[in-house]
Amino acid sequence: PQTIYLKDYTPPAWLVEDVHLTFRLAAKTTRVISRIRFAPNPDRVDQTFFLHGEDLVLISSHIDGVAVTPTITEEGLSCDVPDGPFTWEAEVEISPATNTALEGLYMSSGMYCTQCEAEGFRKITYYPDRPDVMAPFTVRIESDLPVMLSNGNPVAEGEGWAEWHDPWKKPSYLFALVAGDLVNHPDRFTTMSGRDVELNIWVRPGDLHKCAFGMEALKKSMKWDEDVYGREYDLDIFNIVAVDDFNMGAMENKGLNIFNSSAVLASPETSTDANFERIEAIIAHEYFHNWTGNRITCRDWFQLCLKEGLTVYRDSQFTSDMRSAPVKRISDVIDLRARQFPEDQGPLSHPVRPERFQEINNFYTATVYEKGAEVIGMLKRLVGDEAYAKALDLYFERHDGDAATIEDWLRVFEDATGRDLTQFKRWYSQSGTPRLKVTEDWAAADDASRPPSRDLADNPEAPDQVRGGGTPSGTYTLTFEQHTPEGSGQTEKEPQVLPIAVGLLGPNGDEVLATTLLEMTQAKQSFEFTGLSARPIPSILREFSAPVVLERETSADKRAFLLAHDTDPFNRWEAGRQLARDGLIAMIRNGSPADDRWLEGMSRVVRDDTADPAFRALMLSLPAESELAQALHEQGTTPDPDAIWQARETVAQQLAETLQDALPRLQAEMTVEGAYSPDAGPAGRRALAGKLLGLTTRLDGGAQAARQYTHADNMTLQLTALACLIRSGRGEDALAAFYNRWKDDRLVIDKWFMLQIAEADPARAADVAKTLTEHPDFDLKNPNRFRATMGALAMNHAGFHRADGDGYALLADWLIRLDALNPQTTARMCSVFQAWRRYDADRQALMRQNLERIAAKSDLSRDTAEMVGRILG
Ligand code: B3K
Ligand code: ZN
Repeated sequence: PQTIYLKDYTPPAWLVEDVHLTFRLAAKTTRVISRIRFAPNPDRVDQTFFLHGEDLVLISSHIDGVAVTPTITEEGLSCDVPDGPFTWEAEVEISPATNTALEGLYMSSGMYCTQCEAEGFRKITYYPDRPDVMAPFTVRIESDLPVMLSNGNPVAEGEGWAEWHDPWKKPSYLFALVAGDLVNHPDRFTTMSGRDVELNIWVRPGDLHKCAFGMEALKKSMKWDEDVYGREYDLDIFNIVAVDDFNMGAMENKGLNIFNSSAVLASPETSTDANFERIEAIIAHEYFHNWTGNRITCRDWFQLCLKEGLTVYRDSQFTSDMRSAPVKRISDVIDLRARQFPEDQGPLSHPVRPERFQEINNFYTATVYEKGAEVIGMLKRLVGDEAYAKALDLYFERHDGDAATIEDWLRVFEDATGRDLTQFKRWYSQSGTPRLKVTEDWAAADDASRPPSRDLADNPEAPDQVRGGGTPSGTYTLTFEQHTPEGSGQTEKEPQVLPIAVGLLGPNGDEVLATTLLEMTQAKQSFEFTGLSARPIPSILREFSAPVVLERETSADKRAFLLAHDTDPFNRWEAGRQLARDGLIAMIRNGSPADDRWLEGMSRVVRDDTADPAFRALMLSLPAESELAQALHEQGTTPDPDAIWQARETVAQQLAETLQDALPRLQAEMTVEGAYSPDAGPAGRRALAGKLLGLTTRLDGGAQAARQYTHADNMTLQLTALACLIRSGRGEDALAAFYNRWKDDRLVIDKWFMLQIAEADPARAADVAKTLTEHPDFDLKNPNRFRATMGALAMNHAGFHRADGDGYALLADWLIRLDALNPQTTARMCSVFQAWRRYDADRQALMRQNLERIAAKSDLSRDTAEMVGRILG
């Protein structure tokens, strides 16, 4: 397969001035008639006329009305064309009903829908399917279905047809079409300049009661983008459609967002608090793309983080504003460490802006999205809020209508702030997670052995003075060393710009230095703090101000101190997390007992009724098994999945016993009365109550969980109770009852599949998963169901890594089967093998065998071949 390189970019030879498409919809024989006005690109470097096209049957083609016979390959067609502007017309036939890849035009539960990003439009018709070719589209749909939608505004309709026009020029990946027997949940929004916009969420008739929350989230997003970024919506209508079969969460097609049903449909009876929060964030994310992605798009797919990193950053700001900022930050860091760190520290590592790919769909990664968002967070922290706002205004002003690059993005910041971002740009080009080592030094006021700092002024190694003190006082120095391990073919990594937010606490727990930003630019750099009367305890990397691994030798006592006193909620949580992690690791490595300081700290935190319950719930969560495996590996110990599982069980049991007396009262306090609301307040109380129920279940064998299961009037309470029952080995009856109650609701049955595998005893997880693949409701073609089953198996760390290799084999069997139908979902799921080299020789051999078995499959897709190839290295 061919590798595409960023350095090979050339501008398109031909630009598109205008597109007209007619769709005659038929399940296996849809006709697509295109009329495209081409003009030479003044910036072109060659004249080649090439149109992408895959799996198309060309019926006819004309240039300026004259029939032509193009040269057709598997990738597209080329043709002799006039020197100047001309009109291309073509008719092709495609088969949506047999399109199981869910890319291009396909069918889902009887409706027609599309997914074009990144390169799916070429499965619809011949076209220059690259994001730097932008054009206005007019679309005519012909079918006997009642609802026919496309991008832009509706312009005309009649019996059996509808016509849409999108005045905003856009790349083909933002094209969308939907047709089906759909009903809508309507609403309206008045924009900041007073324009009235029609809003709709379109669903299958049975789902109409699940739209209200998504609609509220949409209106909040529209308002927020006006208030915070000054961005107004730009069409008369905004449509969202829910689709059951979808490869990812959702898609930001201009004016016609298409959503995986799981990312938009919600009701208290069928959705958990976590579902509601995720839906709110995804609706916001796709809506925000209207400016960051659609109005300003990407020049080429290497620039993907330009729209994705920024839009993730924007949606995280939105969630922080709508809910709790500290809780959102902690959750984002948990997610970053669980998904992005392993990616960046393993064989799939790549820069935020990759420089090569075979299949671009394999690069919609945690690195591009989540690390991409972290990079923007750092930029904002470095330049400050005001300068950030100024730079963003300039970005929208300068690049509206452009297909832009990371260079354009950084230039805007340079021009708005006068800052040189040459070094900062390494965040986009260097892969890997920087490791940041910190050491401290304290010189008391009368310490004569230390030269006064002014003598160091001319020394380039001299520490930066952070705070000048007047009276004789002690000096505290933090010395940082950064180092990024080699990876993704990059051996020498240069120092990156690290914004390090630091605060200092005095021995009595008072803050003696409020959060201060240190700007590290060198490989090794010291920062001095003067004017201190006693040696402080530092709180480093507050709010997780840079996506690095902080290496700090410190005592459990200091961590316990920060857990008790830090004013930064993130670092307070982090101190607890590190105590828990260190304790677990000591237990795994040397059989040490659980750390009393952690248990005491947790006792205090959980009772602290001044703290947000959602925050307390996060505090009580133990590091994931995979996080511990990674940590052990970094410390030179081969992780043993069973020992990791056992240690977590032991520690959780001890926590339950430590909190035993407080549990009933705390649970009573967290009870939410009245009608269900998915707001952050009640959701946080349910989250803490859920953690407490988990602990109680360890003490009462599931008696309380059984009662909660019976009385639950919302899915959050019901599912929490069910998870506890499964874990305590008492899940059988409840699982049967749950299935009977919800068998007609696909999204709830996904939960049923997922939970019994994810919560299974590790010794049984692979067997449970195997049995479920034989269930009549297991559907290989539905990505949600496949992920609910196979994704859950991979999430059950010790179960997936069962020593006999049955977990690996089961997953590989199904990936081999799925690859023939849906390469994108298959390739994505292959990443669960990415950390294979971390484990013992036997497990490594088993994983390698299974990866090689996948690689050896005949007709393996380009997507999966690239992933397996990179993982095997
Ligand atoms: N832009 C889409 C993702 C498309 C994935 C293509 N494999 C959704 C999003 O990021 O908003
Ligand atoms: Zn996105």
